[in-house]
Amino acid sequence: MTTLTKEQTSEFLSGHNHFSIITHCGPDGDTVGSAAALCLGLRQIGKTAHVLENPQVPEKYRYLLENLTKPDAQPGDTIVSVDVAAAQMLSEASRHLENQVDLRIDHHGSATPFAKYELVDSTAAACGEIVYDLITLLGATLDKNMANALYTAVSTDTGCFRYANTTGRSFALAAKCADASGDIMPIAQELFDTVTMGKLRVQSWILEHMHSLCDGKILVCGIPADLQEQLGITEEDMGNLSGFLRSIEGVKMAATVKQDKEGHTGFSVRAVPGYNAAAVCEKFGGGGHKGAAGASMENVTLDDAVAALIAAMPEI
Ligand SMILES: [Mn+2]
Repeated sequence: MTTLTKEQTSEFLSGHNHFSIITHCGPDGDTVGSAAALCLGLRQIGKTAHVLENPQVPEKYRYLLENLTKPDAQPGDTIVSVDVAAAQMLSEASRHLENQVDLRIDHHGSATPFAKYELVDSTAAACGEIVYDLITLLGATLDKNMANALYTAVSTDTGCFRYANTTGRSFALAAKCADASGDIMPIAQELFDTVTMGKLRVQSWILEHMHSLCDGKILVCGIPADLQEQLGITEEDMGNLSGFLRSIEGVKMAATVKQDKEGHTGFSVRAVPGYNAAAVCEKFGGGGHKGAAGASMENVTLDDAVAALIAAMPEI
């Protein structure tokens, strides 16, 4: 594996003509947006480029790949991965190419290299920030479709410019996307201001079944194994429920206790600054960060697990 600078990567891309771009499994806005923008940039300077089909791409990102995809790489294609930290993170559809990846473009600081060459910039909040620099070095100009792809990439990986990874560079890229007629407001509305009925159903269930401690400063809720079926909702609707509890006004610490069908019980604890989620989880052999941590318990009923977690919470 050889590490390249941005300039060397631009020369590498200039020196090849046929590209297959691959994304990661569980594709998010960054991998899809980065792949689409790189493909469009390479095409604009006269290269043949495609993004390899990834059936897992969520509906909301699919339009970004319109007219850009093909089913598989052809012999002689230069294979480039975007936003992929390790070979086992490659999309299922491109996993067979894991030993043939020529270039890995990524922003994950901890990674398991698998490509011949790599350009990794862990100071970038999104892989899209690196792709933008490359497109510019290649002499391509940001158009509306690239702007939509890159705005999607950088806004999703920064939680709409709110996460701690957000930098001036993230905002600067967003500004370039706005200047290039990117659909800023419709994209932001779809990605950050839209909630599914399923998510609202589970949130309302939680509000009725949670335990409120210390005058509502701590909220804990047990999630039975069959809740998803009971409410008829998707896996995605069940995501980040402890974050939802933490977002309620006045809450300092929040947790969900989620049981799966095998009886395995997982804790997900969230805390606002000044409180320590990891300290609670460490009592159960788990860990994480002050703001977000996890732990698990085996061979315990859901009620007993909830009681154990409540007992482990600090007095605040
Ligand atoms: Mn990313």
